[in-house]
Amino acid sequence: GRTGLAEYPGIPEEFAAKYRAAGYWIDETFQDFVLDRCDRFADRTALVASSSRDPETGSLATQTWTYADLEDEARRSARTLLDVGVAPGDRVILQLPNTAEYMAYLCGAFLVGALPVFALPKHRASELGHFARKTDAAAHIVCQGAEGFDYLGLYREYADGMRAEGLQPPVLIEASGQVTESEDGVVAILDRPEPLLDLPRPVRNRGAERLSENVAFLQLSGGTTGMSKLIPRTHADYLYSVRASDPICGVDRETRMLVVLPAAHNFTMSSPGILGVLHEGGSLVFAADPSPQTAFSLIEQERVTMASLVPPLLQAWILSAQRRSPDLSSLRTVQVGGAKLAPSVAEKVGPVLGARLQQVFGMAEGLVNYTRDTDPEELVVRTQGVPISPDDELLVVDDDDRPVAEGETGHLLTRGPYTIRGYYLEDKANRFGFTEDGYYRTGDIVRLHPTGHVEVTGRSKDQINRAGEKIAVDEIEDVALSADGVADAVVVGIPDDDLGERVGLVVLPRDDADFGVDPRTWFREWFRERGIAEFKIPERVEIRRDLPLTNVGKISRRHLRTALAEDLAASR
Ligand code: J2J
Repeated sequence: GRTGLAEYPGIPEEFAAKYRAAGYWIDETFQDFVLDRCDRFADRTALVASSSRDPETGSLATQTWTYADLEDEARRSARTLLDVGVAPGDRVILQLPNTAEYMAYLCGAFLVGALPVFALPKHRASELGHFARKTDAAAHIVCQGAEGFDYLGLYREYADGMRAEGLQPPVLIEASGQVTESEDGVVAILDRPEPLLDLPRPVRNRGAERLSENVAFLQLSGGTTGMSKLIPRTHADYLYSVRASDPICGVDRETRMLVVLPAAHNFTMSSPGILGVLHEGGSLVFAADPSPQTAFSLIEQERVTMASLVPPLLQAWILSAQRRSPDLSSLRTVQVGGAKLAPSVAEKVGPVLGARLQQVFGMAEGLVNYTRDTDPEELVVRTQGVPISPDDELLVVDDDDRPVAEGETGHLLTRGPYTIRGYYLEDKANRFGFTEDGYYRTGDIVRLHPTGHVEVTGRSKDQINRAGEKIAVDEIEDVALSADGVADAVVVGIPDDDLGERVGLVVLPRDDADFGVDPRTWFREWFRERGIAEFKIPERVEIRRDLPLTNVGKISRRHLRTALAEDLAASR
């Protein structure tokens, strides 16, 4: 059988007691949350999900769920989960695009007390196999054919691999009901299940004081070494960050939030995101695709008041709005986060989109900062805001963990009421990722303004930030190194006007190497065959016979990466 949730490094009791006493951690689980809000806001609109565009009128077809509908659909999904053998405490990989089914299964998993693992639709067999093994997942939920992709094929690929190793793969659930034949491990939902009325009794994790201090789900980290690490967030810590975010971001009952970024992202889920809207009884508007045209149509059609974007998407919106002057009169707030926003772009939000800009600097590990409504324009444009909680602790330190002088730049360390003290089942990595005092090493280089505002000035972690998607340099180097003709490989982030950064790969070939006429294509195939998500695949590949071998330690490797990044950027 599957084991329950293994022990993880929770927040020490002396801190936990403080966070309870301050009213941050309350005794509410996600099961309570779903049931309470769906009941309290029953007749209000929870969700408008858009799909195809009508070719004649140009308007977008939509599907609307009230909060009562959401509860009904969540209870049906909950029954499906139980029917396929998911038990409270089990992990379920949720890999759905921004659709109504995403909400049904998210809330369904919460109702049965299963822990969602927030995969992205763009992840492939390599990533899914890793999540399934690492979490011993009981189920994997997909929507066959979404974005033209064969998710059943993806499932078979990694599930066969697991069986060959003597492991039991998760059961596959096809959420849209399109798959009507059941094969080995693939569950088709032939009949729409009846809503589940008797919810299973939740189980308490070892070491958890209250049910709300259980781990509620596993969010993904961008990662710096190897595969994405999993982030165990508790009901109490996460719901605190959501509840406290709403007033800071002006989310209330009247909020109509456009969801364009992938729903599973931590930003989209919680800052204040999907959960912040459900908390208040507002409405979510799910975009069928991230194009400015679709977004603008939905803003007009659904009177959207708020949207959350990454900087490259904001740039696309600004360009498109300057050309088409859409009716954005309902739009009040545009949140931008996930990567550094250039002040020159930030300045255009007001004039071009007619909305207030809010910068968001957050991380799935916890800490989230927002610029505030009351901040002077200068700080909104140039900084990434101040933390949610008065009890978020921020330290800016030098390479030896000593605090830098006021206003100087340094490494950002943080701990607080909703920041993890360790990743899920990563004892070794946790020793480097956290200080002895339990501070998380963010890997971000920042400067604190006298007002307390954080300005992100750089990054020390071995990670590439491509349009807000994080890519661990090591993971990509390892896959490149596994190719026969590769003596060494260095992955670098190449600065890019459109995406912030792109992935570059520099290869030292073996003497007998043959990467064909176009190494970039050769490596693209290599990465694709290994089941690596497309956004991580190097977009630029250089073969260098003068590359020094780098297996001499981390420091020189980091220098080499920096030098090569500058080199590649200069020779664009
Ligand atoms: C510079 N870098 C930023 C910003 C994140 C809200 C918003 C974003 C995320 C997120 C999130 C940045 N300026 N405004 O989880 O709840 C970079 C930093 C950070 C890393 C975290 C949320 N906003 N970053 O992006 O876990 O390097 O979370 O450490 O994906 O993104 O990435 P992630």
